[in-house]
Amino acid sequence: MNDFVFSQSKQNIMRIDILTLFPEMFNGPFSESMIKRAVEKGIAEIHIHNIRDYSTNKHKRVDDYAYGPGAGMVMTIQPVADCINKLMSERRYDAVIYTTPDGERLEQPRANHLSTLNNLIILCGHYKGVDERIREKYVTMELSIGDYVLTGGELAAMVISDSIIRLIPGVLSDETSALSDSFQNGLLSPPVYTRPAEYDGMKVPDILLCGDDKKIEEWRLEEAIKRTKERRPELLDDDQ
Ligand code: 6GU
Repeated sequence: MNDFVFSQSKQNIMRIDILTLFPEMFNGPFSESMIKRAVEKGIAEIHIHNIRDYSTNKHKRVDDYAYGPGAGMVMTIQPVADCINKLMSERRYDAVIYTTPDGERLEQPRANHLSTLNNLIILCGHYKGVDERIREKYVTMELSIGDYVLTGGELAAMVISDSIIRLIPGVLSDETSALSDSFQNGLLSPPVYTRPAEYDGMKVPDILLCGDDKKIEEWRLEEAIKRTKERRPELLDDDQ
């Protein structure tokens, strides 16, 4: 087995086990930036498992033809079940997530909830999907990241992991900044500016230079509402 591990510590931390047919895809995104920092600080542990390593087939096959007419391969039960069973014999999992375009769409409240859990399995869908019996027996949550089709569930697993890990206290340097994200209050974020106060004739709005924090917060809220009205009016509907 050559499961590789992004972790540095063994305390009570967020642990995500990702089951994939394409483990190498995770090298870049999980070795950089915020996730790297979370792993280095010992706040998160990400374990990538190559489903193929668990195949008992002599050719290490992990897929087979779908029953019935038509083209398309389906991920087989055995390697996925063996990998999940092994993990479940080692610790208790709070959720087994399957990434699939026909899952529920990931929204901020779900990411907030997942960030409070400890042990997660994410199974990355591929081909025409995994044998339905895996979904019935093991999967507790099926997630999509939007209404478009990706080649596989890996990018979705990375998006889900990122959205969760950044919310864990101590991951972001400014702890309040995750709370002021777009969507956390149901609004898009207001515009932001930094120095210089004037560049090539373009000025920062005067109010930001006035020194009155309360006024600036009011302005930010107005701008957030204005932007949300313009770009995502459906977010302002009460029945959403
Ligand atoms: Cl989770 N998987 C695939 N293959 N495509 C997607 C998706 C997931 N979410 C949106 N598109």
